[in-house]
Amino acid sequence: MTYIAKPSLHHPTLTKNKVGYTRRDYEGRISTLCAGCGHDSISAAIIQACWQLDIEPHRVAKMSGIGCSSKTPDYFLSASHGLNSVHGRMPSVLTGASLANRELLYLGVSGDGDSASIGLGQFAHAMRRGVPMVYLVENNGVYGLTKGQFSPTADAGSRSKKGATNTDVAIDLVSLALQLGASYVARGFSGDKAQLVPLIQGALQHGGAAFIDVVSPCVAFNNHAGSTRSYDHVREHNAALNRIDFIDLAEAPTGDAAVMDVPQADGSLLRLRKLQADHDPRDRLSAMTTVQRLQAQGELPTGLIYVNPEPRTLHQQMKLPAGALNRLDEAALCPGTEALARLNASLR
Ligand SMILES: Cc1ncc(C[n+]2csc(CCOP(=O)(O)OP(=O)(O)O)c2C)c(N)n1
Ligand code: SF4
Ligand SMILES: [Mg+2]
Repeated sequence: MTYIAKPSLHHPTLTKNKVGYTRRDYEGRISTLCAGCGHDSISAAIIQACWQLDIEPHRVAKMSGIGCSSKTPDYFLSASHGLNSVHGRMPSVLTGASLANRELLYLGVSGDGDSASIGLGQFAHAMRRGVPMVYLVENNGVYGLTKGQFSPTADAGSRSKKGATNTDVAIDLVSLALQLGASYVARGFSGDKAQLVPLIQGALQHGGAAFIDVVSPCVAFNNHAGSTRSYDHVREHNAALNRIDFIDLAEAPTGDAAVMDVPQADGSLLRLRKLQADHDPRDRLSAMTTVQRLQAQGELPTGLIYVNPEPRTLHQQMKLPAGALNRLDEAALCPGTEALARLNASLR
């Protein structure tokens, strides 16, 4: 279907957002994924999140690795910058781009194979260094593109479509992200757009290393009975911790005990409707415990798992100046003869 181009003409009455774009301006090419693939629902959620947040598409850089999931940036935000890199290498390519131009909003899209197999080291270091990005893994428990082998996130004991049982222990990317220091950690489900869109919006406004694990069933290879990544299994075991009623502008507290307001670094506010009374997403240790406890019971905790409203970023650690490096002028780039002489003397 790639030969079919989407019509570029829009109906003149389509609603525009505050920056003058219609929802269609945030779309990409026609998807070549299998009909019913969870990844397409995630692309739709990204489109909606960016449109509703009034993000100008040319302010976004979307990066990916290799896999069905990593193909998806072609299906949204066609007016954004983008690079489909090498298998597992999205984080380092994105880190380089972000260091060179911190003014763009970086969205890294990856798969469970891409991030938990070949790219595990890259994932770990992007999180621990606080690369300001949205790191979104479209997690189906298999290598979809190469025909459905178990990926490292497949649960031990889950069965493949052909009947083989996975004996290896699963890598849980949410637990890893929490341990590694990601400052925004969430899990969504491609079959629950109402939950997923605000999770993506919160991540886009976070300003630090924001990780979202999105369980995204592969209808071709991992949607059968015995799989723990099928639509049915996830619906039955989804333990939502909270719901974000995302609010763009700071508002007065509601006084409602079932609601928690978490301010973001950019001045916006995350308003959380608590669904599990004992979960406080501002407490990393308790978030880790909640995740482990629910997962040990065979449940899949979803929602905003952890947020640090004041994220520590790689750019702060490296003391980088504000703005893109290619716009630094000579005065900023050349410290002057005296400063150079002092520097040289200190090295002698
Ligand atoms: C260096 C390298 N090794 C192996 C491959 C083969 N390969 C392509 S995609 C893929 C796995 C994709 O799985 P995942 O990231 O989970 O994406 P999905 O297709 O499931 O969305 C593999 C192993 C490759 N392209 N490059
Ligand atoms: S093989 Fe699986 S992951 Fe790939 S497009 Fe088809 S359903 Fe989606
Ligand atoms: Mg996969």
